[in-house]
Amino acid sequence: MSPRPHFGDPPPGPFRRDFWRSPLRGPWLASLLGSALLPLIVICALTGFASHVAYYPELGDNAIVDPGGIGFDLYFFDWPTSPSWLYALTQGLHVISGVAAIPILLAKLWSAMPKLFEWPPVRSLAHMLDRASLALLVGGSLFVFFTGIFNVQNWYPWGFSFVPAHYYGAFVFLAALVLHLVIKVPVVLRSFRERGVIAPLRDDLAHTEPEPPAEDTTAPHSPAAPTMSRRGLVATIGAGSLGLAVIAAGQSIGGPLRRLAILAPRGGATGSGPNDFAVNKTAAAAQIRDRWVDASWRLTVRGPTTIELSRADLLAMTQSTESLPIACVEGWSTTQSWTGVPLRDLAALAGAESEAVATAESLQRFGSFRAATLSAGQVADPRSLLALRVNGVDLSPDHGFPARVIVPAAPGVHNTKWVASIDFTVA
Ligand SMILES: Nc1nc2c(c(=O)[nH]1)N[C@H]1C(S)=C(S)[C@@H](COP(=O)(O)O)O[C@H]1N2
Ligand SMILES: [Mo]
Repeated sequence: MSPRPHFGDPPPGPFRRDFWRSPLRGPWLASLLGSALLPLIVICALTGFASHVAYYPELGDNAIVDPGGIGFDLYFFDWPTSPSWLYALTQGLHVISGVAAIPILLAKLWSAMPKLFEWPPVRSLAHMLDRASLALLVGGSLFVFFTGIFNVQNWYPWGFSFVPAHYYGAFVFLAALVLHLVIKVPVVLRSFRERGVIAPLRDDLAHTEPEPPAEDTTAPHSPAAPTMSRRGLVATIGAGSLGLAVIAAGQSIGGPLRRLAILAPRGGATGSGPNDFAVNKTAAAAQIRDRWVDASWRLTVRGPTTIELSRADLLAMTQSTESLPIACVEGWSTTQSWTGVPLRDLAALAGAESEAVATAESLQRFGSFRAATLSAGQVADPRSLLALRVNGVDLSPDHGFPARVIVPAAPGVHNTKWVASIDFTVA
């Protein structure tokens, strides 16, 4: 079968329609993969924006872009402190749905590959806009999904800051996606009407026929013989997606399932005895010196009055014990029993009003996450602690000895370890 020449002669190779020979490619496959991808993207996007809200980027040290930068923050509500596992849930879903989407996304890109090589490259203004939006869709999707995966791997092979790049990248991707949906929903509906939603999955290899080639579809003009049925392909992609979802869920759910989290470098517990739970950054990695955390350590609490408290002073105050999770942006979480002084008691001690926000600063001198700001609602919640002990023993150095912040439903990154000072101010 020789290709019918159209719109001038394309150069040899992928620009020719007969280069793309998979008999499985076509509108039905693209429709099915797109339909499988969409709910995962919706979950991932909603939980991603929820995470943005949870970061309280309008508060002091939590800013994700420089004040005066290209700030574009979406706020619908103040992040609550209840239920305490809220961020563990939303961020677990974010990472699980994002990871599970990747095999489907790659298959979708494979199914659309001939579109990258359309000839002539630009046919009309509408065609040019269509292709430009596709470039943003493909580039945007690869960007957000792979920066996300790299972040979970703690691998930053780039020169930009992850959070703003991932956040703004999501806008580009989602805007291009909305446009794509507007254009493609009719195609999907037509394809499902003509071929059925799952009917093509019933065909075994011997009955696997290519979709009819139309001018501007990805169905092959000169199909090769199938080497795999559609259900074989869909089952392979589905198994890849499900397998990754289970692995990601392993670190989100924790317990014995954490052992499954082979792709999560911080999923494995480090520590011993009651301190045996996930460590984000060890005291050694944060370059915390032993002499900073010995008996000479003092907590500085600033408000209308400034006070200094030793660990013994803090332990002499009324202690609260709360079972609260640490829920990291990377998707893992771990719930432990923390004991310490409610932050609002410290605020009261410094004479701060009940509406005060708090900035906790670490002894840590280098690297990220040295300080975080907590909202008035978080400070006021009686379960928000400056924790001194965990699971009945002193905090280990890796978990923030002499003292760390722990706030219900907050992203893990705001639970500052090795606290040096807390400032209470009225926002
Ligand atoms: N000073 C300081 N505090 C910190 C961090 C840090 O790097 N430095 N990491 C934060 C992050 S990202 C998380 S998820 C939690 C992890 O606490 P853990 O190591 O006790 O599990 O601590 C937070 N507190
Ligand atoms: Mo984290």
